[in-house]
Amino acid sequence: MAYRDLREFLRALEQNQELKRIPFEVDPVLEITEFADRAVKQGGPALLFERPRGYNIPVAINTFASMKKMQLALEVDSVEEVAARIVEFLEMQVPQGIIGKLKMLPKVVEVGAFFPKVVSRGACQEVVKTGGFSLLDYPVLQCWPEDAGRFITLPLVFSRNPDTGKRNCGMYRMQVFDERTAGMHWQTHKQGAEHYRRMGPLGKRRMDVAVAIGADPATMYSAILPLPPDLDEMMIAGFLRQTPVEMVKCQTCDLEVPANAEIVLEGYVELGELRTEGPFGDHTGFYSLADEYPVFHVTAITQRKEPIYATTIVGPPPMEDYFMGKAIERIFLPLMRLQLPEVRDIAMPPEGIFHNLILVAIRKSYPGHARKVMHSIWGTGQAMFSKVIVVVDEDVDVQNYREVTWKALNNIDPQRDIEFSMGPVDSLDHASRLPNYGSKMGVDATRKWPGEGFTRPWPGVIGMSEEVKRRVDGLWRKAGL
Ligand SMILES: Cc1cc2nc3c(=O)[nH]c(=O)nc-3n(C[C@H](O)[C@H](O)[C@H](O)COP(=O)(O)O)c2cc1C
Ligand SMILES: [Mn+2]
Repeated sequence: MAYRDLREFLRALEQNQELKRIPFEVDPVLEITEFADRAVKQGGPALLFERPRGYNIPVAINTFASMKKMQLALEVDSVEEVAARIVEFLEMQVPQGIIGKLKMLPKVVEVGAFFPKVVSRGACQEVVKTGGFSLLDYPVLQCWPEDAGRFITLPLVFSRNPDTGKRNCGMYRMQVFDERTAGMHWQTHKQGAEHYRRMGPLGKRRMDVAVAIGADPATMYSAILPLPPDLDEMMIAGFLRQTPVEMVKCQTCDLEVPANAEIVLEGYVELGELRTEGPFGDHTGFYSLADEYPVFHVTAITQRKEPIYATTIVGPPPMEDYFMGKAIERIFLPLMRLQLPEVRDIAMPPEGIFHNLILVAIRKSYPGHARKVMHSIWGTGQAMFSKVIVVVDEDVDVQNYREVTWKALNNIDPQRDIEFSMGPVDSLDHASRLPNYGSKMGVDATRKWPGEGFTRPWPGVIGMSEEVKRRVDGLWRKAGL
């Protein structure tokens, strides 16, 4: 059964000893960060701060901060189950004969059941404040000492493509500027930024934006998924939770938000109105520099009577977002394999902060195959940000970073096997020659073929025979080792 809302998820976490309530005062300025950072690094529970200093709204953090919590969030025993469900759908073919069609019916019904439903009432509008509201009334964290201020870190930002009218939901942090304005940190490659730009040619100046904070976990999680433009995250959330997301119309803008949200900020952005946002202690583990981003104006705040404020922190890895990213890696593998069936597995080690290091194992079939895979990844959605791609043969377990390091370093002739390419890079990359533009490196660490100009024999990996291993098992015990 899908979680109805954030609280139901928090209860599930608590029942699984994955949530700890903190009943005493803790300051949302820096102190909550220190708690959350220590908890995630110890593999500890999610935290519910019941008394954030200065506020009567509890703060939930680290609710996705381990694979176990990701599994609870997505209601699976392993996130691979989500991948398996995707594969099942992708493999669904038009069946033969009437019996086949009948068998297919439940699946078709299931697909239809994912679409979001507009409902007339939602808990997120138990309280509607169209005047006298303030962003400063919420326990928004200052995460790190050199942050420019307080940042809303887990917002679901809704906007509509001005060209197509299609909805988007992305997670873009928001710096609170004052009672009624905040920064809108959608980076240039993201859908919110694209919607914003598209107003120009259409002669529009203003775009409605609504922000939901705290919802059922599948809905929250859908906001970070690297989906193609114009694919509604709320539909994918419906697929993840296997129940449609219920949406309610906003009070002061032309958008819908998840009815079960805890807090909703309604408002708009204006083309050309930018303001300095940041610095912010970011998920790279470094402070991202201050930059110009659009200003979000709040026209109303709606909320539950007693809302819970959901948030996260990012910083030196691993943090909560590493686990959210790891689940993306697992869930998107089958989709990647539609385009690149030769890919056996991929891994993004935490220190690579998602796209700085992608390890890819392929079944190599022809000369230059590894390079083809690199270019394909650089040409795919947000995988375009991949800074270093290491391609290995399929016998290498890319989840085993030590094995990858050992085999890849032995297999390369650096000058021959490294491919440099130029293109878009993540906005958070502080090392690139220009903001948003720089180089990427692919390392072809596969075994080289004669067809690639390598004519010496390629040595095999050392391993003991099974027979000797078994013999020594006995002798080992005999030796008292
Ligand atoms: C905790 C967290 C914070 C994030 N903050 C931002 C952000 O401030 N700006 C941004 O562009 N992307 C941010 N992202 C990544 C986007 O949510 C992600 O790229 C998403 O796929 C964007 O959706 P879109 O393709 O619909 O634009 C964040 C992700 C997480 C998990
Ligand atoms: Mn999107």
